[in-house]
Amino acid sequence: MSLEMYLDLFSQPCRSVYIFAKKNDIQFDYKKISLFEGYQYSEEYGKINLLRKAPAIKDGDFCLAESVAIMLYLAEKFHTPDHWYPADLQKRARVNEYLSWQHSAIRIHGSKMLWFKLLIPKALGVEIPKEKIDNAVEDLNASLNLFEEKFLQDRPFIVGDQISLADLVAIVEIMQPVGAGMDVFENRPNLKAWKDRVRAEIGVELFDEAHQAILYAQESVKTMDPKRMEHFKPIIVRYFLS
Ligand SMILES: N[C@@H](CCC(=O)N[C@@H](CS)C(=O)NCC(=O)O)C(=O)O
Repeated sequence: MSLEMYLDLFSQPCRSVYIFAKKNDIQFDYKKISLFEGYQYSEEYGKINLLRKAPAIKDGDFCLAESVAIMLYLAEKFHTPDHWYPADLQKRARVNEYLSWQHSAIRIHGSKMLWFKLLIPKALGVEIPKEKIDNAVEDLNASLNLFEEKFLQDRPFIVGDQISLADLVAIVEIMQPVGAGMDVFENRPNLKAWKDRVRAEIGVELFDEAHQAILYAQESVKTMDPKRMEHFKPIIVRYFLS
């Protein structure tokens, strides 16, 4: 039975699942979807993931949503190397600590930059007021400071000498504002050195392939038809502009 993965690599959690599967030689049927075109709202996708978010997988009859749950499922099913999700009690707790924290911190603040700088101006034809952008930059910097001071410290990776799911989930989120043109690594030599280590550990080719869409976002958004983003307007207004 084939393992299907519904992914749009513009999305951070989709990139982590994609990289994790590829890096661990997990065979899957890549269902490339477009969130901008609203595939998540289709009847077909509703049967895969009623949460209407990506990523999602279908393994035989079993459908699963949520990137972290998906990667843990894959790790257990395919017995991936221990370092991704260490059996050691305290190392595993460190991974869990990061995975629990990031949703409401780096993830929110990093993706806001992409919406404010690229996607909202395109979808709604309005520029975000400078004060709002400045506040978002401040929030992102506060999260990055916490990432460096609490989670990374002077270690090569979050739990120590080896890469784990925590580093993978962190890097895909931290690359999102980079796609919006913000150099988050400027004046952050430790963060930059960590990113280079994570990229090397994943494999430069795989890392760059997975991030190609987001790093090309400034260009691709220029030619994007705003009508294709029509379904996002109410969400944008509710979550970002009210
Ligand atoms: N907690 C979820 C987040 C999934 C999520 O928010 N995905 C976004 C893309 S990054 C999405 O599908 N957005 C489409 C929409 O909201 O319509 C996970 O880690 O999988």
